[in-house]
Amino acid sequence: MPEKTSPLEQIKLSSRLLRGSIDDELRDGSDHFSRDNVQLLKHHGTYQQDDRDARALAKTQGKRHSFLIRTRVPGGRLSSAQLMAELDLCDELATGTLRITSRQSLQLHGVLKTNLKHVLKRINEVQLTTLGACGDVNRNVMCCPAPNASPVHDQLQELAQQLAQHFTPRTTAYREIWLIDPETGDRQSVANDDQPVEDEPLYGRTYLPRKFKIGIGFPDDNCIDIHTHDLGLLALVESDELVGFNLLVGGGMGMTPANKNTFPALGMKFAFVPPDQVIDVAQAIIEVQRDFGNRADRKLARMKYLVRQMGLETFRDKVQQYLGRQLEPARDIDVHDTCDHLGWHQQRDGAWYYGLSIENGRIADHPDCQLKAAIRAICRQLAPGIRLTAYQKLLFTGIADSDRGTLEELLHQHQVPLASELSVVRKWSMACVALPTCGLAITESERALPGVIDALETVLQQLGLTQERLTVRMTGCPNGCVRPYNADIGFVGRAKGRYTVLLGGNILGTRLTFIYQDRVSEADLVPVLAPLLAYFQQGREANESFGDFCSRKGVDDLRAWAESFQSEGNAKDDD
Ligand code: SRM
Ligand code: SF4
Repeated sequence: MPEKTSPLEQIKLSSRLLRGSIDDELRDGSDHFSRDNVQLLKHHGTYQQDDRDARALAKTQGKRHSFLIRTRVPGGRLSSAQLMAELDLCDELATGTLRITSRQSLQLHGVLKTNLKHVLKRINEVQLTTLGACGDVNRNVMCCPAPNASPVHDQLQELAQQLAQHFTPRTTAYREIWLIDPETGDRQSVANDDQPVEDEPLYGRTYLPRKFKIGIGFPDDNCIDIHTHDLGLLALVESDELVGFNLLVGGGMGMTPANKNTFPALGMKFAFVPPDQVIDVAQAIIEVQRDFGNRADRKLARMKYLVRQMGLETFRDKVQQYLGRQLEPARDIDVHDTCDHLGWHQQRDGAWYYGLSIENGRIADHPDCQLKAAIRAICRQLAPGIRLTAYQKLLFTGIADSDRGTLEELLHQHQVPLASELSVVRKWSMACVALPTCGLAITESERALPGVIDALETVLQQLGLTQERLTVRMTGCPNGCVRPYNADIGFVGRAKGRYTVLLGGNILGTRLTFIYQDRVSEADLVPVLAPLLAYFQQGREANESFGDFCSRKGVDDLRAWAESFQSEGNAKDDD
């Protein structure tokens, strides 16, 4: 390890492969863990949080701690039974809602420390895991979720599973702490200070400098936002055969406005790799990040900074050195379309899948829409396969033609709108969790975006723009958890109740946004956009999207237009 490292490096190093004293603290009677264990727990798939709505009370009564539990779901693929198990857990031991994340995973919130072990055990009992869902390791591997769409789709889904498996931490701490029953289990195998711990062949004792993310996508369907991952695998398909992958390296969204050395970045073309070499090359890339990534400053520890600091050529040399062979240059393939996978789609086996739009991924029951009950009813009656999308939506797969009516009927019975009944802008929108659970949130996000979309729908309706494919993504802080920095419109929490408005990205995710206006109140978000949408309606070129239009015009022109629009409006008011 370099001489000066961040405190977390020391915590990992002395943790005996992620054990720390988690097991002891689990039984200490308090509702929370100590600081070091909180960090280690992330690698086990859980974050210690407190209810931020209740912080006023906390001043007198102390914080109410609870836990977020993230189940990783490679490629977003799971069964009805597994989804039902998570729904049962959310009802019995969490907040009564289940959250689909922007990386095709599932999250429970509000789990009490006393129930942590039980919940993790039950998740594992249905062959799911939270190991590797968080922490300084490879995170959930994303992949286009379209089921049975082509043999290559299935191959990529398989690859997602293989990569996830290959890069899962090898420590047995997870099994020892969470899965062995203290009454009946083999407590001998729980390591203590006197026992040697097993090896972690890839990660070593300090794991990676930071989280690492892999996504697998298609040029004609970039639904997983391939440019935002540390490592993107873009499939080259010829005559229905998988030829290989263009590897993109160094994507990532997080930034800290006060730290000018941080920035969101898109992945860069790196090399072309045949299918049978992908795992080896991915491993060499991870090893280079492991050995050269910044371990002193966690704000600069993602691989995007290493790639740019080394330069792409030097980075490639290093990877080739670790790999022991040369890499082929990247091929001339790029992303050119995307799909939301919503509504009905036929699979190649003749069955159908239905993409259900779930606003911001929150599966909950409300008096006017019993979404959770509808999903339960569909799982019970039709036992479909399940896929989660990178847009926090859910696909029911393998539906027989004769069952399509039943599925729609069940949605109707529970007042769940069909995808075709929702506006285009709502279907393409996403918000991160933010308040009340996220400890880093500065503003609302999930609770604010639906209202903002209501207002935006009205403006789009007035301008005749309801069919425009627009990505609108809101986050409660600049960490960028729903990838706002490459969307058509990004709203990023910046100060209490105030957002940065970002424009100029695109639905393909191939271009970064620019800051249009900073510190805009929630109520002003749509009024700020309205003149620009009117400008777009009048001045767009054929087939030009809003993001492309904003990018073509540039920030100064857009601001000048908005100003003249404003003064015209004021003059009319004076009349
Ligand atoms: Fe994220 C931290 C939620 C996808 C960038 N993210 C967090 C934490 C754990 C806050 C914390 O550290 O205490 C949030 C928990 C909130 C809660 O209460 O649930 C959180 N991130 C999420 C989820 C649930 C957002 C959502 O609403 O869907 C997503 C879970 C993904 C998953 O299943 O694995 C989620 N986070 C992302 C993405 C998008 C992606 O991966 O495609 C990003 C941007 C891409 C990237 O990584 O660059 C992202 N999250 C961050 C960052 C900034 C990292 C950085 O490089 O600077 C943080 C803060 C950190 O790591 O220090 C963060
Ligand atoms: Fe929390 Fe910020 Fe991520 Fe939203 S973007 S979930 S507020 S860390």
